[in-house]
Parts: sequence; structure tokens; C-alpha cells
Amino acid sequence: MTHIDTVSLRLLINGQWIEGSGKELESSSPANPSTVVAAGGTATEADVRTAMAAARAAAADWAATPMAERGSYLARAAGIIINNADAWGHELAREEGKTAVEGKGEVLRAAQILNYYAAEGDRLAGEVFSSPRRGETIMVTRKPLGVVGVITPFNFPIAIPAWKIAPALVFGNTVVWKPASTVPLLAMRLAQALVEAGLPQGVLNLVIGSGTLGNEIVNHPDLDGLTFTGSTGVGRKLAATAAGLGVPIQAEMGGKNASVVLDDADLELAVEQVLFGAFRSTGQKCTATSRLIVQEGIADAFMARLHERLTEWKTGEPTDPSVQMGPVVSVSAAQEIRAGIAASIAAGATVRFEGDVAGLGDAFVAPTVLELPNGENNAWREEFFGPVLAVRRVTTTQDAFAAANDSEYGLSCALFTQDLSKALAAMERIDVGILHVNSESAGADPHVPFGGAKKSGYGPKEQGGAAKEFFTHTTTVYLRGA
Ligand code: UN1
Repeated sequence: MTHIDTVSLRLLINGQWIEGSGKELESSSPANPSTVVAAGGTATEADVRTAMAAARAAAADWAATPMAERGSYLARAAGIIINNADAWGHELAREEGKTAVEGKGEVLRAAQILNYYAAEGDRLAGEVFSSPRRGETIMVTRKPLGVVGVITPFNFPIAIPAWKIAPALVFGNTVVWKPASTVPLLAMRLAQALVEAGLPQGVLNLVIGSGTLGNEIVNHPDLDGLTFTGSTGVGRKLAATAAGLGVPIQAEMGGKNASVVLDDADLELAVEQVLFGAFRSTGQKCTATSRLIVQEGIADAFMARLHERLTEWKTGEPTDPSVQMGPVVSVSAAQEIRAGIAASIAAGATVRFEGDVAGLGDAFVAPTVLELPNGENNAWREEFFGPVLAVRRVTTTQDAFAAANDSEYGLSCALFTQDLSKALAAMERIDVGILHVNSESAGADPHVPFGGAKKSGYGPKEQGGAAKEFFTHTTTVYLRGA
């Protein structure tokens, strides 16, 4: 084990950075599993209870703090994040495995999200209605939920937490946050920025450790709301528990996102965007393109050009600036993806491209393109969460749309066409939460709703106006003069 530059992990509970007394956690670099990026004691279930109590104790004063003041902490934290973007982007690449360029981009995106919600503090409005009764006005005001649990995945270790924690805080909630145990260092960095920005004690609490901490949070009687992004299995369990306890939950889960390339598409643009959608961040985005539906007339030319571009796509150490793709998050994730590829081939898939990862570590998965004769294949149905693209050829636009809808998931879809009427038809017929026309399936702006149709999400969506809906509840006031 190499311990050069290893950062000591700390929990944030009631404004104090403390060492967890639970099992020791070592966060290693997936590109070099013997390099420990951060290490320290994890939180115990008792630590979670202390964090929940701290969040409860801080809730009333935080809810009474003017929104603009709540927003100002976020803006200050955004500034701190921007100042550290190079260093933290590099740490992100070491800890999670995406390239340092993408890591820095993600860090800056977190700052952008904090700035967006900082300003949202000036915008939260209620509504005033007329009343059917003389002398009465009806007002609808918005209030925080109270104590919110935040459970976040490994794949965007700072941006996803920012897009949950920032609206939670600005709308007046206090937070107990459990990040994925594979990326605790970046979680600490975001919490540090908010603490350094002067956030009052107890308003944000960070507990690092395994999934059992999530159970402790969701079952805690002080929990007033839960926001989750992660696997479908975990999300559904959390949703069932939360529903049983009457706690509102927002769960963002799986995707099996298609890129649909129609005959009239701009070939160069479509290839580039499919390449980015499928292989950036090593395919580890819930919005990644994992299915490609290509119309017959363009299919051969498209596949040939994609092949060419993939031969130029360099996989390697994510902090090397010449590299476009790093490893997946862990050796065990890589093993599962490789097993999925083997099962797909056994079920009839043809390998159209397999990248070169010779000499790289066990967490590296070769970028892989599989062509399928039909949809009866695990690579068509199951989310691999890795650099694997499953391709099917179709004859008509109708078939293309039907294939895009042929999934239990409905998070995002990318359509490539130069024909506006086809784009309009897709808006009607493709059943997804996010539709991109002539851009990759991944990517999301903070001021518009984010979330999926069908089984990709459960509960209210995130971002934009949707965030306000989830992180506040309304009080309807019938106001009459005495
Ligand atoms: C993006 O597409 O840039 O877990 C964001 C995920 C999503 C975020 C995607 N919640 O990948």
C-alpha cells in the first residue's frame, strides 16, 4: 500500500470534524488500487443518531434564517470550490477514476450549482389567491421539510451532492449526508467548503461509511425527507421504507439510455456525441448512452466512423492529460461488467469494437461495442454502468422510436436527425424524462428539471422548479380580517 499524500478522513457532526470510531475505511485509487487516497474511521450507527440530533437541533434557527443569508453561504462555498478546482479535480480523478479534465469540470459544475441555488434564495415565492368569501385572501406559503437525508453515489462525487445539498439548504432544511463509501474524500471537500464558508454548526452533517448508515438515516424518527441517487435495487428498498414511515422521498435510479441515429443525421456530429455519451466518465453516468439504435441507411457509415474514433480513444491513468478514459470505480465493478459482456456475447452479440487495456490494472474495462440481433440480450436490458454500447439496426423511424422505448427505464434519450418533424415526433413518442436532439444523452443544467420516466425515478424530480417542490411543503393560509 502506498500512503503518500493520503488524506485523513473525518466525519462532520454538529460542526466538529471528528474521527469515526467505526471500521477503518481506505479509499484507494481504482487506477492503482495499492494507492490509498484517503483513510480513516467510518461512522457508527450511533454517529448517525448524533448527526440526526444535531440536524434536528439546528433546524428551527436555520429555517428562520433569511433565505438570502442561507444563499450567501452557498455562494461563498462556490468561491472556495473554484479556488480549489485544480487540486480537487485531480483528487477526484485519483479517487473515482474519471479523467482529471472531467474531474475539474465536475468540481466547477458543483460551484455553478451552488451559485445557482444561492441566487434561488432570492426567488422563492408563494402564491396569493382570491377567495370565494368576502373579506378573505388565500395565501400559499412555502416552508422547509425539516431534516433531510442525502444519500449520493460514487459517479459524480461532488456535483450530485451539490445538486441535492444546495437546494436542501437554501430552502431551509438541515442535512445528514451519506456519500458513497468509494468517494469519501470528495465528500469531505464539499463539506469543507461549506464549513469554511461559515455554515452554522449542525446544518450539514457528513457521515462516511457503508450502506447500513443509510438504513439508520431512513429509519430515524427525525427524518423529514430523503433524497437518493444510486442503484435501482437500493433506491427501491429506501423508497419502500420511506413510504412505510410516511417520509417523502426523491429517488433517481437506473437508466438504459438510447441514442437514436436516423438516416438523415449529421454523421460526424452523431458519432462524436455518441462517443462522448457512451464512453466519457467510462460510461458511469445514469445518463450515459448504453444503447445505440441506428437506421439502416446510415448504419454502415456510422459504425465505420465510430470504430475509427474509438481506435483514437485512449484509455489509461486518469491523471494523464492525453488519456480520454480511466478505469471504472473498482475491480469488482470491472469484473461484473466483463461478466455482463461475456453473457451478452454468449446470448448472440457480435463484438464490433474492443479497446486495448493491456498492461493496465484490473479496474480497467476495454471500451466495447456489441451489435445485437434483437432485444433479447442482457446488454439491451441491464444497466452495466460501464463503457459498453449495445447496438441494434432498425429500418424505419417508427421502429427506431419503438426500440428506444423498449426498456423498463426512461431517463434520457439522444436523437440525431436534421428533420424537425422527426424531432417533434420523438418529443411525442419517446417516453423519457430528458430528450436531447443532436447532443449526447448525458448532461444536465441546474435550472431545469432532471429525472426519468418509467422506472428510472421514484418521487418528484430534481433541479429547477422541481427542487423547490421537493425540498419545501406548502401551507395554505385562509386570511380574514378579524
Ligand atoms: C449528467 O448527465 O451530466 O447519476 C448528470 C447520474 C445522474 C447525473 C447525470 N444523476 O449519472
